[in-house]
Amino acid sequence: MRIDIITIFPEMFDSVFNYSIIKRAKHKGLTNIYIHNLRDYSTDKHRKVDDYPYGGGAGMVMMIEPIFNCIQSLKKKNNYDEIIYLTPDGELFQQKMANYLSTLNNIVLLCGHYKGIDERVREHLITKEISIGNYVLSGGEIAAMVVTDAIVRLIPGVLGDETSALSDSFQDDLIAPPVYTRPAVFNGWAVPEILKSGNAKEIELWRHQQSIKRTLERRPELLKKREREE
Ligand code: 6GU
Repeated sequence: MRIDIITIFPEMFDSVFNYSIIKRAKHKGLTNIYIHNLRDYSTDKHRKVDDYPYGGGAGMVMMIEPIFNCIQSLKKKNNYDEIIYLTPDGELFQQKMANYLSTLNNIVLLCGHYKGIDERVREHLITKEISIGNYVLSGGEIAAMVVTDAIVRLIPGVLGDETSALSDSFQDDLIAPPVYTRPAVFNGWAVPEILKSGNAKEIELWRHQQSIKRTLERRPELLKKREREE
């Protein structure tokens, strides 16, 4: 999978994408992530990418021209399945959407700033708009990192254990059960006996019960969602 990210802060991605799962995915050749500096596509001598809003008002607006130039140059080389704009008024990003995006070959993530981007970008160049939650971030970069991480870890072969992405919290709208490792007793706090029993069937049952119990206690709306979908 190829992910192209368009941003005015390319350095922000350096550290995050060079650790852990994303690093491993890149090394294995399972994903290629390219960061593009939007200013490189400005035709202005000061590399300007924003301007005053028509009609007046506070804040600057990201101009269409550099974004158009950047997307055009990418489209010349690759066929994109989705060109995504990260914005707080987009569709809420949830596991289902991560699953969908992880099946695609090429996507673009456009990070917005200032008051927003020229509406004509959204009308004519963007195929999907995503928000990562009901709060406002100062830019789309952190959201693009969140989306990238959630997608990349689902690409087959990225996680060591092929089944581990399937047992994630939210993958079936249930919260994952608790996990433990050695020592069996620490500070007088013991690991549940059942997990040391070696009885695979009983352990599976216990884990499922724990998932339901936790979901009921912590995120009851997820169970209601499950009922509606069944
Ligand atoms: Cl995608 N961008 C910004 N700027 N703020 C957000 C967001 C995105 N999702 C939630 N808040």
